[in-house]
Amino acid sequence: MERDFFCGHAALVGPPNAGKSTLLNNLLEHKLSIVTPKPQTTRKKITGIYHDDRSQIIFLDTPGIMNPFRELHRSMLKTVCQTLNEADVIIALIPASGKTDNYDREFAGTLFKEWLHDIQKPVIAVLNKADLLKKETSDDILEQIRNRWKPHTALAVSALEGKGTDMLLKAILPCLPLDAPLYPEGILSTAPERFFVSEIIREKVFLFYAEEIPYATEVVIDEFREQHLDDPSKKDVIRSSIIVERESQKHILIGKKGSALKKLGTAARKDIEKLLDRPVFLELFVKVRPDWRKKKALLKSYGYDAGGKSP
Ligand SMILES: Nc1nc2c(ncn2[C@@H]2O[C@H](COP(=O)(O)OP(=O)(O)OP(=O)(O)O)[C@@H](O)[C@H]2O)c(=O)[nH]1
Ligand SMILES: [Mg+2]
Repeated sequence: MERDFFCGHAALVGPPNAGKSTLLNNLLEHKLSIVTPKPQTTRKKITGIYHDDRSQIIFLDTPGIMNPFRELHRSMLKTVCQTLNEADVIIALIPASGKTDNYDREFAGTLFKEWLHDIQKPVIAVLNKADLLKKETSDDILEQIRNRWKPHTALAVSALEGKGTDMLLKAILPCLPLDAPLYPEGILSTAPERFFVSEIIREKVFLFYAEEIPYATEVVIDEFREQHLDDPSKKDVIRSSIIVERESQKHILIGKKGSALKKLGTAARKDIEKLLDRPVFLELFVKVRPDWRKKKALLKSYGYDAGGKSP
């Protein structure tokens, strides 16, 4: 007799820097979503598809939940709301902090009270960064979460070390509908290559620049010419604009005689070549678009959901 097959959507939600993207990458065994030590790295929904012989889980990585004070943040939170609606099961990530209180109790309260209280779907509470805690402490926190918020399941993982993720997959399975796979085997994401290329460039901005620069930056792919399709000896050409809000930020991004931009370009090109598995020619331009994070029309043109009502 054939075994049952499960297929559905699992949303990864939580505060910025909780390790949502690290967890997605670990579950897929592939670096799909960008990861940096800075909060608010992820800005759009990232779809990552997990396949095995019993299931297809469409993971949806989301931006971190925070207090919005710019139009960009409102559009990021809208993405979280839409993803919660789309999902069959919610994976609520609560990061351990390693500090005295061991985890952000206040945020856990906000997450369950304000975001998940009337969700009629199973919620799996996941205490991430468990590598920072003693086993007794993480067991104690899980008990508190179970008693206070009554999730469907609560478990601890270390997304960084890949610990506890098998248990998480086991917990997700019965929460999914019995259904045929939605996507062909082996497909990792629904997003196009050029999206991941722009994310790699943005990741390098987050890693190489400090203070407000990463937050004031957007990356747009202006041209992606796949020359190798016509002539395998030719490199693909990628032209991309790095958008900032002010002239002073443009100067910092470019650096002395272009040195900072060159370093950024080299690091991004290497990762893009790994992603595409072919050599590319990458050209970067820096452009100033004053206050782009506040302007709905610009946000829309950069692919954010910035129209209509925001949460
Ligand atoms: N010690 C430890 N660090 C982790 C773990 N998971 C993630 N991190 C680190 O936490 C930081 C943030 O990780 P991300 O995966 O980018 O977090 P995120 O929730 O996607 O963050 P946003 O996209 O900003 O919302 C990175 O420096 C990760 O290496 C973990 O299990 N243990
Ligand atoms: Mg992320």
